Amino acid sequence: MSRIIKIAAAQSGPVPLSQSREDVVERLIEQMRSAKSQDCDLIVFTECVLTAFFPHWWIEDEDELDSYFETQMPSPITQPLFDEAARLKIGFQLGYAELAFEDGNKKRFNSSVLVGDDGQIIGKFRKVHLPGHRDHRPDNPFQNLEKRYFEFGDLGFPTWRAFGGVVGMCICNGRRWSETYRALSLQGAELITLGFNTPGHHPEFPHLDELSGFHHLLCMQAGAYQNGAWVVAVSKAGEEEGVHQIGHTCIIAPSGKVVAESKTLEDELVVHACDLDETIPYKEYIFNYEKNRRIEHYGIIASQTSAAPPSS
Ligand code: CDV
Repeated sequence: MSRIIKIAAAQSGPVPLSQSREDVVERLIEQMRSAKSQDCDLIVFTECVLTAFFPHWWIEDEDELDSYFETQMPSPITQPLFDEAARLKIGFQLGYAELAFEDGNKKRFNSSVLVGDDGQIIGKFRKVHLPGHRDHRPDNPFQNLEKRYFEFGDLGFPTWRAFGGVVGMCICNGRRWSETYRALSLQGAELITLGFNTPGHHPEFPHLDELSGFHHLLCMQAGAYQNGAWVVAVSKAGEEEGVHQIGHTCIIAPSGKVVAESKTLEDELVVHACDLDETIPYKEYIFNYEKNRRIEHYGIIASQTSAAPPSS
């Protein structure tokens, strides 16, 4: 069986507040058809891809907030995407805002589903690392209200056997945390896929602005290499309702090298044939968990590093 998965990282340009879900789904279907015409096995869409990234705005009205969320996946509006995937025989990943009713409670998550080439859901991830704040900061040019609008994901970091390999997901801010990659790679992840909405401006720490692209790549290149996994990262890019978001949709090999990257801030496919066997030198040689590391010694290292430094 082939160990090569041809992947399309489907960058989205801005989604205006005035654009309907139906129109966005049509945009995604067009990208899916284009990916299939390039023989892709999997197309990865971004975080909360169906709407403008609403955590950038203060929303007080509960009904208005709910209008950004999906109560079903698939729903009558998103079903055409699932149908088209099954017709074309291509898998996909879709990021969306999820409104769930669990144990009699209403819960909101920032989620993504992995869907097989039969149009059936393989698995779901709920964003674990939520950036931003809960309070209104009207002096900032835009808000970052994920902590207000979402609950922390409660599904952990699962992996699935899919597309001939082991696949795991994270979402946006999760890519900056080393534990994300390690939690996934400890469960065998050979391919880690994610969508992101990353503004190019940090209202409270503007000196970070010029480092946005650098930090974005730094964490994922290290994560790919240190965990022997392919990383596919997909942006919502460009000027969305006054918020500029970085592009840099990219595919990173287990060597840590960026092998394909977007050139625009619009809808754009970044395609690469990812050979899962390229994970082998990293998983079996450089970072062989079983042979090269001894977690029972980590306690000793921790106590050594937390001790006071030598006096001379
Ligand atoms: N959607 C995100 O998680 N965005 C964050 C921003 C706010 C820093 C990110 O880590 O890219």
